[in-house]
Order: sequence, then structure tokens, then C-alpha cells
Amino acid sequence: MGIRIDRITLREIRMPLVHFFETSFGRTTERRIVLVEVSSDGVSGWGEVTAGENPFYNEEWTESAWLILRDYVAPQVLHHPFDSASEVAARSAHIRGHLMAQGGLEVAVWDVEARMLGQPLYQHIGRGVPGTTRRQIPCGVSIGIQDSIPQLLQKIETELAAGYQRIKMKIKPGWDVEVVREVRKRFPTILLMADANSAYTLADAARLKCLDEFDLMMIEQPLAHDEIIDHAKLQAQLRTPICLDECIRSAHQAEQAIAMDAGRIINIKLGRVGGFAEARRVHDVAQAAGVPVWCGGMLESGIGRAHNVALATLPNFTLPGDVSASKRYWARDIIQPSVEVTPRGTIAVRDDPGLGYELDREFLDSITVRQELLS
Ligand code: OSB
Ligand code: MG
Repeated sequence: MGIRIDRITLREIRMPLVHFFETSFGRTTERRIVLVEVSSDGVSGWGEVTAGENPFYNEEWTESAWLILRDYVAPQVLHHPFDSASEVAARSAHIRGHLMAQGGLEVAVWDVEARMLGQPLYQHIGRGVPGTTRRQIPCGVSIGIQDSIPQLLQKIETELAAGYQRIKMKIKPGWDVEVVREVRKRFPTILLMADANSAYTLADAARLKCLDEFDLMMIEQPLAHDEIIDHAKLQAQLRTPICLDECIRSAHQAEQAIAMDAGRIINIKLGRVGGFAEARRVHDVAQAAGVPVWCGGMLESGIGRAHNVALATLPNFTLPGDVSASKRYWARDIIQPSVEVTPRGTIAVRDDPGLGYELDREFLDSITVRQELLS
């Protein structure tokens, strides 16, 4: 089946977070999210750009994504026939960087193609992948830097009571060893990990080594956002496995990082690698090397969240990811039903065509601050 996109609509929505989210690079209280709607023969597919409000996680942000999509990515896809969605990413591969903008459109094409085939997205992206796709996604939570340790302990308590299988806490210099020690003291046996979002350098190796005594599942992206070699040097000094996030933007980089033992686990984010086609390749490269992966999150609305659920059905997503319930982020989500987590800390995969959830159009329109139709 071929596919031809005849309309692309960009839309920016604003959604206040239920609770602020703080990482080593800053605090977010309200999301500004770019959504991409693609249409083919009257059928719509949806994508979410996972860029932040500022160029602090990587170089992209809401505003850059809008311009790159409008002026560079959309013209490569609009009215251009494809044999399948798997060819879309290559059309904009000449653009340097801006993979989140590229990925926002790519995932929308996968969605529309799945809907045209009458298939759920997870089956569509899982075609040809050996191994059973799972129907229940194991879920963890990512907990931001808090104003105090008691507040953090309280949050962890709440998430464990809700059933989440592992806790990720954000760390930065000044909120690390002492805080992790307190968390471990209070919760001696939970699956626990820490994410530094590139806040350290190799000069901090001794400090990071102190984390070895807390039996963390992994330390996520301790060093620079674009650094693989230094992570290899650090991993050689640590007992705790390093998990790579920011610095893995392609399957090729995943291969290089694994070959040099720069990390022993990979966090896969759809936007960071430019969409489903590359995410699958990263998954495959890691699987072949015996490296487990899990699905990361970028404070997505329901659309991005539904895509993450589909991605996490692939067989090498063996560790609990950062895909959690809508209500942890939003008073009201833009999909129906909202994403819910069972008391066992799992999300049940839905079998409806495409991303598997209905859009709440009325609510979506009410939080839309700008819209542009490209045709
Ligand atoms: O590094 O995984 C990260 C949020 C924004 C930017 C980067 C990251 C995160 C998270 C939150 O950890 C994951 C989520 O709950 O969506
Ligand atoms: Mg991370």
C-alpha cells in the first residue's frame, strides 16, 4: 500500500502541569507542545513533537520545531508518494539535527498508515520484528528535583502505593549522594535509578562513584549531552550500569556506544532519534548486543504517550520505562480515555486502530494557541 499526505496541520497547545517538573537544566510548569496532524484521503494521523520549551535538554525547542517543520520537513513529505511510513525519515535526513521536529511528523505518518490498514499502531510498527510483542507495558515514574528531601520521600511513597515498578529520581550537583542515601535508607529494596541529564563531567567521577553503594539499577546520562567517549571512561570506573539518553540519536551511535562500553542500558525516546523507523533500529542494535532498552518520556500529552506505549511493546523493552499515567501530568488529557496504570504498575495496550485512543477535539481546540494548515 502506498501513502500520499495531502494536508499537514501544525498546532501549538499549552498545558499546565499538575506539578512542576525539575531537572538539572531547569523547572517546567507549563508545556508548549507542537502537534502534527497529517491527512491522507481524509484519514488523519497524529504526531507530537517532544521538544521542550527551551533548548536545554537538546538544541530544540517549541519555536524551532515549528519553523523546521513548516519550512523544511513538511515540504519534503507533502504530496510526495511513499511506499510506506518507513521511508519518511529518509526524506528529511539531509536536515542537520532537529530530530524531534522530524520525528513529530514521522510518527504521525505511521499513525495514519496504521489507521488506513485498520491496525493498531503497535502491530504496525512491530511488523517483521521477531519475538512476541507485549500487551502490558511495565511502568516506572520519573520524579523531578523537589524543594526538600521529605517532599521527595513523600512523592516516592505515593507512586509506589499507586503500583509503579521502579522509581527514577533526578539528580544534579548539590542534590545527589546525600539525597540518594536518604531515599535508599527509607526504601531499601525498591528498583531505584538516578538521572543527571548531563550535569557532571569526568572530573566528578569520584563523586559519582559514591553512588555505587546504593545499588542503583542505573545512572542515566551523567555526562555531556553529546559525549560518548567520556561515558566509556566513566563506566570503566563504576559498578553501577550507565544508561545513555541524550547522546544516542541514531542506531549508529548506539552501536558505537555499545562497542566501547559507554553504557549498558539505553533509554529510547522517539523524538530524540527522529521517529519510529530509527527507534526500531536502535532497539534492534541493542537487542543484538544483549543491551536492554526502556522507553523514555518527555512530559508528553496523550498523543506522544500513546506512541510511547506502542513503542514499548517491542521485545527488547524489558525494563520499566518512564511512560506513566496521564493524571500524573494533566488535570485533563487530550485523549479519551486517558492513559491509566493498573495497580501492578502496567499499562494495557489497546487494540483500536492507530494510536488506539480518541482525540478530545473540543478540548484540543480550547487549548490551541496557534494553528497553520500546509497543503
Ligand atoms: O531525561 O528523561 C529525561 C523530562 C524532560 C526532559 C528529559 C527527561 C524527562 C523525564 C520525564 O525524565 C519523563 C516523563 O515522565 O515524561
Ligand atoms: Mg534522561
